[in-house]
Amino acid sequence: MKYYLSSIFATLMFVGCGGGETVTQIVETLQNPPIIDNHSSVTLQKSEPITPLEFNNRGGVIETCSVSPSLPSGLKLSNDCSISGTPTVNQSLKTYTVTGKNVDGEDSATIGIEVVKPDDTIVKLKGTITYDSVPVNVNGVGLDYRHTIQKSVRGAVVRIVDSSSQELARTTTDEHGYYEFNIANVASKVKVQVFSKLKSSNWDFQVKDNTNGDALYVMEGSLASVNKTKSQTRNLNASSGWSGSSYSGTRTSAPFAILDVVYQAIQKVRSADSSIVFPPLNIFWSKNNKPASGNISNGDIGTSYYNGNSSLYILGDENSDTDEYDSGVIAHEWGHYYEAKFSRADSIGGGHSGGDFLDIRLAFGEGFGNAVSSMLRDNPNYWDSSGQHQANGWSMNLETENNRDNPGWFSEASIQRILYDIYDSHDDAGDTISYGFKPIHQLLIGKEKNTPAFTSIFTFIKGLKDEHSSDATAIDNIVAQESIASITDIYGSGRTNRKENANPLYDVLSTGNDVTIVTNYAVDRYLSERSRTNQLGAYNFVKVTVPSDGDYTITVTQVGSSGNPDPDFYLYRGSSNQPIASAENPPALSDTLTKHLESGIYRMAIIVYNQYSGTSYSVKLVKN
Ligand SMILES: [Ca+2]
Ligand SMILES: [Ca+2]
Ligand SMILES: [Ca+2]
Ligand SMILES: [Ca+2]
Ligand SMILES: [Zn+2]
Repeated sequence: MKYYLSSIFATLMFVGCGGGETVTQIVETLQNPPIIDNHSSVTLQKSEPITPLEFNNRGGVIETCSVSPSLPSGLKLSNDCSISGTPTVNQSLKTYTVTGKNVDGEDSATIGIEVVKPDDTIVKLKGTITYDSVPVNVNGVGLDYRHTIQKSVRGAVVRIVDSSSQELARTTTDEHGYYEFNIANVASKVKVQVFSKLKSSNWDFQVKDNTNGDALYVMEGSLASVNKTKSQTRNLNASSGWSGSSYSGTRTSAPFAILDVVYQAIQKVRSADSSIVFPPLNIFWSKNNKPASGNISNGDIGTSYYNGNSSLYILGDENSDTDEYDSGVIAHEWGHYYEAKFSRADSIGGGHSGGDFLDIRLAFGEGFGNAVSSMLRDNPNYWDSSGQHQANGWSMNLETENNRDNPGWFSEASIQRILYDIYDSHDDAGDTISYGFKPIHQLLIGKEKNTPAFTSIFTFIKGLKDEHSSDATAIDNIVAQESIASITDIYGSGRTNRKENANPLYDVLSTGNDVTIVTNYAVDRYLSERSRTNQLGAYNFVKVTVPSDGDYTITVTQVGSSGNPDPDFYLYRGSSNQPIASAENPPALSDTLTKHLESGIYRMAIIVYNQYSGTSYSVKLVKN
């Protein structure tokens, strides 16, 4: 409403003394109509006297006031438009319009009024959600059911439903497993349900049953009446189902044990970036998930693993291998998801163990998986229980491990010890660095994700030294504990890609600069013996420099002509772990690809099948 002035004209009659003279004088006075602001909505308690509700008036004095429709019973309107009284009936939220007037004009404003029953019909339904957490035995081998403790179910979705399963409200548990609802007494009976789901605007992690139509797990309390008490407590504990010699009951706690590791992982990553958004992840766990190959919907998942996209699969096979209480295993697999989604996972997968000479990509991916597992949990212990009664298994400690079989840059065990020492604040041999998670996260999402080489301990340590140059000596000291010489570049200069018949770790290819690689015994040996192509030297790595934009042909050709070999190769660039081009043609002395390439640095991985060790191959880059 616009403020304005109007005038009134008063006529004053002056009666002169002693004469009949009459003077008429016109006097102008300034007045204005009311200008009333809308009032915010109010919720009033039935039978409670109210504090008078006043409208802000920026105009002239209100002289009379009216309201439409009529105010709830018990409330009255004064001449200045203030509302007072004691409401006597319930009233759902309704909008009222008051109109204030004076002789200059009028103005209207609105107020929403709701009248509710007194507070004692609002029920506070609250409680704490817990789950049975089964620890590992103190020697790290097997689960210790006798020391099962209840831990908080943190960050999980909780809801209440009525007797017909209609949802009345939902929330999430806090860091203590506590939830609270304030609900009107609309349903006489309700039950509390807890979903195997962590959800916020920044994440969505769910545990589902791949052997039951991918259903979410739900724990629920009994359907019980909501008394007209002010407060009602309903605590729920997810039972392990362990009877003392077997799982005789429902294994309700398993999905919540898994989610609690994820909760810790979320907190750790948020400590580095509080606004990070996590891509959704489904975690498939079932008591039917077995270490067998077959149909996943039957539970034949093989092992606990990350599928490279948006799913984890976790073992649950009693008396064989369960992983729900092996928190290091859960965190390791979650770490693969984290690496793939936020950094770059070049690992080619396959079987592996601590003393192996591994492909540098696999060694880094698995060493990282074990290291980040301990970082996320702030626990250098990792264990994997298995066997009859889950009483067997193995464990390792990233700090005290003294089994240093074949240490080196090709060893996942060496890499996990290096990465954890960089993170942890417990100084031990060679370790004086205590970075915590943030610098590691920043390196992973930056230099490591975008490195032109394959991700390995070389790219990680070179990036770390670049970002913390004053700590270069301290970083070298940690690396040296694993018999690795100072790392000064992302390609591992000065190292050879095998134990014998040495190639450099990377050859350097460009137009006019051909490369000769020599097949490695490891390919034949592991292909024939264990179907493993992930051993050090099975793949040969090449740094490729493309001098200018154009169409190029890359060929890999046997030098000589023996056997029925099958060279294949893959070309990569930038921050993707997927090749931009590949040559996978059937067995022949040669394989080739042609592609338009922009100038720049590429990386290539070459593998030769069906060929005994020590055979040479020529690699050429030709501009067409
Ligand atoms: Ca296990
Ligand atoms: Ca440390
Ligand atoms: Ca340490
Ligand atoms: Ca081929
Ligand atoms: Zn792994």
